[in-house]
Amino acid sequence: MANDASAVSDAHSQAVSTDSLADPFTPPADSSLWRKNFLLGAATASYQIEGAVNEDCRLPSIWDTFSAIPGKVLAGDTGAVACDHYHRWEADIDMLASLGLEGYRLSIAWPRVMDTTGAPNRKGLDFYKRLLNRLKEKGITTFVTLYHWDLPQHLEDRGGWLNRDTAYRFVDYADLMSRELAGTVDAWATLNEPWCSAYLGYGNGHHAPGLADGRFATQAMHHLLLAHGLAIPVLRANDPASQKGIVANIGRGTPNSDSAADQRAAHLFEVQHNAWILDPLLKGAYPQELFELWPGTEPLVLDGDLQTISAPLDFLGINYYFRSNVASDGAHGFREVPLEGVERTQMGWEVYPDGLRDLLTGFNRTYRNLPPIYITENGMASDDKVIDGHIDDTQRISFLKRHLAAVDQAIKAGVDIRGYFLWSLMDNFEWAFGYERRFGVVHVDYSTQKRTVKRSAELVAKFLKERKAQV
Ligand code: GCO
Repeated sequence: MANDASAVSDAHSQAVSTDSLADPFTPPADSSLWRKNFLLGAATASYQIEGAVNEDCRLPSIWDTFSAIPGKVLAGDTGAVACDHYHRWEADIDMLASLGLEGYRLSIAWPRVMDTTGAPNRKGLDFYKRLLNRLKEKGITTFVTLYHWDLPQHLEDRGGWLNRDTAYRFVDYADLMSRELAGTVDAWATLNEPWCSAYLGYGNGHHAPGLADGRFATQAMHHLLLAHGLAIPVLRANDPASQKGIVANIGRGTPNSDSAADQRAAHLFEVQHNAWILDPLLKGAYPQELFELWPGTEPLVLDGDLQTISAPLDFLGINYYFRSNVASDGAHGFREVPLEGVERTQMGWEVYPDGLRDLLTGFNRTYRNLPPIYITENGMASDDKVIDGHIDDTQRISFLKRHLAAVDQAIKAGVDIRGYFLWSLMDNFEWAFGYERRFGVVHVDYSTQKRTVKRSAELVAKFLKERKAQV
């Protein structure tokens, strides 16, 4: 990868004008990002953008229930209207295409496409068929996530991810979707960020369904991963031409000092953030250190489960946002020690592009069978304001440039990375933080639903145009 990347960039360096090199986003001439087959796209998720929660027989999801509970979501926001994408999807796709973005990562709302008996809901299915067909007409590569956290509430009422049966219901859902949508999906991801579903949803209660017990977290994780592993062969059988994978959010832990105890703490941070998911997927075993960190939380695992979970993947989606600086903590193994004087985003997350590079090169060493990687989310929130019709999101522009440089460094160090999706195409419902945190490269005015392209999106579009024009 690194070799052919440099061949392309050499040829390219003569073609790049000095003007483009001077802008605050465009990657340098020797960047692998100039390769035309490096997919550059944007991502969204169903509950965060669609709205229309009561339309066309959609069932309630755990996020409808959770966001209706006072105090769970900032300012009492819910996804009831969100970006109204369910009605504005055509214009939104036109916008995506007009920016020259080559890939679109979206998710399907499970409660929209099946009733409580598991029978298909045609109206919901038709929405995704129209959407995907239009994306294909526009020549956009489609990455579809089956589960981006909006579990049907009726399944939660029967135990949700604590109930092994939910994994089998997920397979029914994956089966239906891949039969109905085969041919319009380039890549299927079973789950988005199982760490968040399991840990935030069942371990500390910050996300839906809001349960808080360490044993719940590990059991929910096991059933999530089982659902993934059981679905992969079904997706392969129904839609052989597409790629199949999963999306994990990964965390970088760095030690607060050189002491052995703090280094161990940083290691344990990454065990619970990364190895908890990647080891069963890629090594067929949970990391034993996880249960030293969280004693007594071993999940119930049946014979053959780990073999199912470690079915080969065509790609691994990686979502990366920030690092955590940690020190040793006798009781829990590690505790976070926020650093002073570092650059942070509106979420309070530290801007730390090296973490992305270091994690990717580390995984490449740890997992011999590491599949090709797509960065399926990376981006930041800022308090963007429209001034005279424009949004100059300078911090985001610099953030994206630096993270794309980190991706380039990882590629040059030998990691097979094939694409990058900005989080997010447009401002949307940021889970427990509601609408206050704006992650989009397109601004959304929630009172009018007007979309305004931010400066960051203009610069990405400019780069893509130049890349396309190169010989
Ligand atoms: C997530 C999701 C996105 C978020 C994004 C910013 O991982 O949390 O995939 O839905 O909006 O990560 O927090």
